[in-house]
Amino acid sequence: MSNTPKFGYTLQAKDGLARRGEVTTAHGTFQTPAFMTVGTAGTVKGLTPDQLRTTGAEVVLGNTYHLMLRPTAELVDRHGGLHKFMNWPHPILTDSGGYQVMSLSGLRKITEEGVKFQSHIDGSKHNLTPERSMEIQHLLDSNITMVLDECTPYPATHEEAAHSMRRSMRWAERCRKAFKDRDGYGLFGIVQGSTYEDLRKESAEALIDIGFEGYAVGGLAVGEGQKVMFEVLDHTMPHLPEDKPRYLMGVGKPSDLVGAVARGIDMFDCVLPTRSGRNAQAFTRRGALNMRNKRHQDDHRPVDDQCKCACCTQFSRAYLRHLFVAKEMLGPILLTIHNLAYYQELMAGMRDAIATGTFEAFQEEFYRLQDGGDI
Ligand code: PRF
Ligand code: ZN
Repeated sequence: MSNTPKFGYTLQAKDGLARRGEVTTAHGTFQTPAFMTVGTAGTVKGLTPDQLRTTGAEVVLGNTYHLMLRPTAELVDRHGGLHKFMNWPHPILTDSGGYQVMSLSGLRKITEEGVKFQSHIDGSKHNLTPERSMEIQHLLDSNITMVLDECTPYPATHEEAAHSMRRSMRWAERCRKAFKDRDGYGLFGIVQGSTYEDLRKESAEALIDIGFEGYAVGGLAVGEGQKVMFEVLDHTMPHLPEDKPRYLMGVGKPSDLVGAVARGIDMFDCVLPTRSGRNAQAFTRRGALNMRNKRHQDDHRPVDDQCKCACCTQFSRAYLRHLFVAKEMLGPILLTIHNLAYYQELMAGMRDAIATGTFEAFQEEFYRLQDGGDI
């Protein structure tokens, strides 16, 4: 008898289409709607796991593409898996590699078999198939494995989108066969189909036929804009099962998260809070700030006076501006902590609002503050 819990999703409350729930894995649970912090190369850039935990993070995303190239999945496995290697004992989701191959690698070629590409690090040649992506994610010991897919470039004709989506569905079936079922671990399918309603429906139905522990919506946030993205969610979500988690990949800005939760999404990941934090952009309840701006030079207030993070409770805007102007490494570290704490606070606020049936009022207050002018 093993004590490992089964992988699963519990729906705890609904308010309109918005859902509050919990995902259980072999490495603990996380609350949804959840924002997953991006830890591409086995690290959330600039932060120790203890610092990351203080932001409220419960689950981290790692990347097959980066880790297979450096330090390699086999090396991570020799060190006991990614949780142990990076000292993050909590849930980990890994992306499958297809999306990063297309956005980062040099020469690449997609065939029915998989993706052949050259490393962006040393030009070495690799072959990523659905089976190899599953093997790598097993070696990493990822709690949530993503199927290998092709993120259809935007814009695409109906014919291009159909061809690309149907190949992703055949790959999804090969991933399901290659995935080793274990208690506390799950495999998620990824809906593609660009902006076409009929293709999104066909894709969702094909994945449900195969059967997954969760369903992601891919192929969005690729230049279509928020209005079109929300329209795609409006016609895709009704085809996804209620009793499984739904994950919107690579999204997004604070207003994207609020609008997608309102449409029934449970999980997100995005580099925005971490990448823009390293680049002096601070997210706040009242909008975004550039901490390099001269107007902060004598401002003794914290970045956000309501924020309880290690940055806002200890340091002024003036000090942060100084750190960024002087290119001190503490600047990116502090602003990464703040931005992540802001994102987690936003998610916690949405979870509370759903639980108490006040999500609509929460949304109105969110937009009122964001559009409020001077910060
Ligand atoms: N597929 C995968 N990862 C992704 C995406 C996708 O479509 C996106 C979409 N923007 C982000 N990350 N596998
Ligand atoms: Zn803060």
